[in-house]
Amino acid sequence: MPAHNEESNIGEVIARVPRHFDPHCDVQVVVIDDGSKDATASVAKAAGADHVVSLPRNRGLGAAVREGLAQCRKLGADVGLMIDADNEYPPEQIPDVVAPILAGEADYTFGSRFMGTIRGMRLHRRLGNYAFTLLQSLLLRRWIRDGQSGMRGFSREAIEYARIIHDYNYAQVLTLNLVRQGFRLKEVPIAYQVRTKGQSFIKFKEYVTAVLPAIYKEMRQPVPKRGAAKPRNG
Ligand SMILES: Nc1nc2c(ncn2[C@@H]2O[C@H](COP(=O)(O)OP(=O)(O)OP(=O)(O)O)[C@@H](O)[C@H]2O)c(=O)[nH]1
Ligand SMILES: [Mg+2]
Repeated sequence: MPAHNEESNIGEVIARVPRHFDPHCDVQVVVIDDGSKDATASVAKAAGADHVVSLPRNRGLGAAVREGLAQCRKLGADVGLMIDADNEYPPEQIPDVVAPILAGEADYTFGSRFMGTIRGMRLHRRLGNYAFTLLQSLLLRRWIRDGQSGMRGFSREAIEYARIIHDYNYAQVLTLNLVRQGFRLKEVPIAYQVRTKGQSFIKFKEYVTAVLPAIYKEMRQPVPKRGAAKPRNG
């Protein structure tokens, strides 16, 4: 869970994480507190987070998700799941989003808002989501429905080989990287509700000027073919 100044939201998100949905799964909550200036870390611990990694200064959402994946590797996780700490995505649907990975049908999953339900998303945000998702679909020559989802699942191989090329954000560059490596992507419908507390960090101009060059840079870098070529043993 990447979190920056989410003291008013993160406790509820952690409390809603299903811990016992599968007898074979030991669920652990890892919070990457990205230099928060509020009580995010202590609220997360009080709510039952198993690991809280506090970065000394704010580095950005891309860096925080990269660190989250590194923590998954360190903990030896078989499956990873990231979910925003702002209470917009449904922790109750974590089992749905990891199901295709547990079943060996996918390596990388999205909780897809546009295949599910959306409450409260403003028009300009919706259009921005469509535009950036269309761009990814064109670059990957495959249809994507929700390229900016803040709820994603990862297989062990995806955790191991994922590369996030910039610190500011992960949403598009991570998908371009994993799908180009041959990892199998699947989207799962989820119910999304825009935040009621705290602040969004997205500022349009800053977002576009950081994300577009990063997409270009990612696409320029060759990637080894891994996912599809690799035999799986269940
Ligand atoms: N690590 C890190 N996380 C951040 C930063 N800013 C926001 N976040 C977290 O990233 C998640 C998504 O942030 P939001 O600001 O809600 O961005 P968003 O969900 O893409 O956009 P909205 O549609 O406005 O909600 C939340 O869990 C935030 O706490 C940051 O600078 N660093
Ligand atoms: Mg959000």
